[in-house]
Amino acid sequence: TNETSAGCSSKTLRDTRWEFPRDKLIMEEKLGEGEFGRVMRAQAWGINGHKGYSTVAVKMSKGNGGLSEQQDLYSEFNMLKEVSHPNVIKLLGACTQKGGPFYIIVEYAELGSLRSFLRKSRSLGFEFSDSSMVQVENPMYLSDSGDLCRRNDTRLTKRDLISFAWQITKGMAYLSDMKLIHRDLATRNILLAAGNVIKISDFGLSRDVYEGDTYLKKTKGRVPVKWMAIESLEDHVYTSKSDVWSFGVVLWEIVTLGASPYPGVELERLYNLLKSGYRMEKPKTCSDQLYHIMIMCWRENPYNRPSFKDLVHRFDIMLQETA
Ligand code: ACK
Repeated sequence: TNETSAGCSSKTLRDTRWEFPRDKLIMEEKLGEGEFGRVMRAQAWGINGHKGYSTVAVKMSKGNGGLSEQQDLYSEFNMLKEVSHPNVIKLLGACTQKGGPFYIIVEYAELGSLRSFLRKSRSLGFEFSDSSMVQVENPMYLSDSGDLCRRNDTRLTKRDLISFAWQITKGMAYLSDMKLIHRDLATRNILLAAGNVIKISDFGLSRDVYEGDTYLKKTKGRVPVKWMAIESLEDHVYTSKSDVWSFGVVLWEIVTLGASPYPGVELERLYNLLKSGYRMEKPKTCSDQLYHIMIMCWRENPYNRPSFKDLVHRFDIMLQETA
């Protein structure tokens, strides 16, 4: 059938290509937890052709999460099997067999989510001006836990921020070529690996494109309202162009070093506000060039928005200019 169900089929459960033995997995600390379920850091013995232990991330549902959460996880597993790109999180294995819960094992991104990374970089004492970030004199600062720390090498420059945007558009251009729609693109769902490498993650809500170009959401699940395109809010229509809208919000998050979009705007009011033509204003720290890209991503008519391929090209040029 044409139905792209969450993929909770027997085929999924019997897929042995990715099967990893539970007893070769040692759980360590909890990395995060939320609506989505739980993510643990773990050591996996001999995974992905590596000798000895490798650090991995294990995603699981919280048990009390109910069917839709479980389905999101299966759906994510099925999507991840199909993809391979340096800026998309890599699937390493799964535990699907009896004797324990369903686990997805993915590569570990040691710098965490882009959102938390951007927010942490705020405390590093850089003044963020329109064209550059200027280091503040004192190299020491007080961490959240009260330790006196030396400012580390997480010096974010304008070039770093453009590189994040560029890498995200490259990963997204790949996904849209694969006819995959992410549907939940946000800095909380983008991870950062060593060397500031972007890894697009959290495919729980993503779906294959079918019947032309559009996914029509049938049931009401969780919805990331402030990242959603106007047509997704209106008609539950999702395309790569609605992912482009979300990317515009991601760009806003990057430029504001992880601020929450539409501050003070209630979710219930957002649709009418957007429909009346309102868009977020240019953040103080944002160049005209970057703001212009956001505004293009937020055009009401999806066809008038740039494609991810267009965006890759634009950031390519900006990176060369900021070299
Ligand atoms: O910012 P964080 O530490 O990085 O908090 C979130 C949390 O789990 C919920 O998503 C972290 N996380 C998720 N997936 C991974 C991964 N593959 N590698 C490292 N951290 C991860 C994320």
